[in-house]
Amino acid sequence: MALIEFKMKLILLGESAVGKTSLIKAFVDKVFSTDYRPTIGANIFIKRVEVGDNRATLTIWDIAGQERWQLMRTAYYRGSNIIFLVADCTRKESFQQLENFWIPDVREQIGIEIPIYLLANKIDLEREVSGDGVKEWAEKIGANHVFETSAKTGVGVNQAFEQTLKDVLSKV
Ligand code: G3D
Ligand code: MG
Repeated sequence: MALIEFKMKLILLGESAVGKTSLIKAFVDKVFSTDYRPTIGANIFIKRVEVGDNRATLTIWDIAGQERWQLMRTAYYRGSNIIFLVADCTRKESFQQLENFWIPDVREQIGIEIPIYLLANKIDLEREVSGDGVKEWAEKIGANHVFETSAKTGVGVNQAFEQTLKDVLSKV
């Protein structure tokens, strides 16, 4: 059976400093693959992944400058297959902002069909939002899956990306 090569676009959303760029760097080892597109206001990382019998070229988009992104957000969202919403467990407001801003923005730009993956990051630090708190937020914002991560120690990072890819590819 021939291998199928998928192309996937993953975007990360969430307040500044929650750890979006750090999470990508913890997953994508070859940082030279980053590609800054000033016109888009995004950094683009590329990683080839194998999921079961399938291969995928994963293109990961990272917001480079919050203000610029506001202008380019349609391009940022366009064609995305996977959305990671990232919050910081040391700052409750970063979860609140997902509910107030990012979720409505996703729904407006993409619609309701796309699954939402919540990444609760910085679990190596003293938390303002506990494990149970994260589950409550996940329910509140309608996240389909939730992962607890630390971009600093690496805990949960590969699992979040790999599990998500497996999930998405199983539905193609
Ligand atoms: P952003 O891309 O969402 O804006 P960054 O966030 O990835 O730039 O991270 C913001 C700061 O948080 C960085 O610190 C980064 O090192 C730190 N950080 C990100 N993830 C984690 C984590 O899981 N644990 C801890 N302890 N710190 C994390 P600096 O000091 O470089 O600004
Ligand atoms: Mg960043």
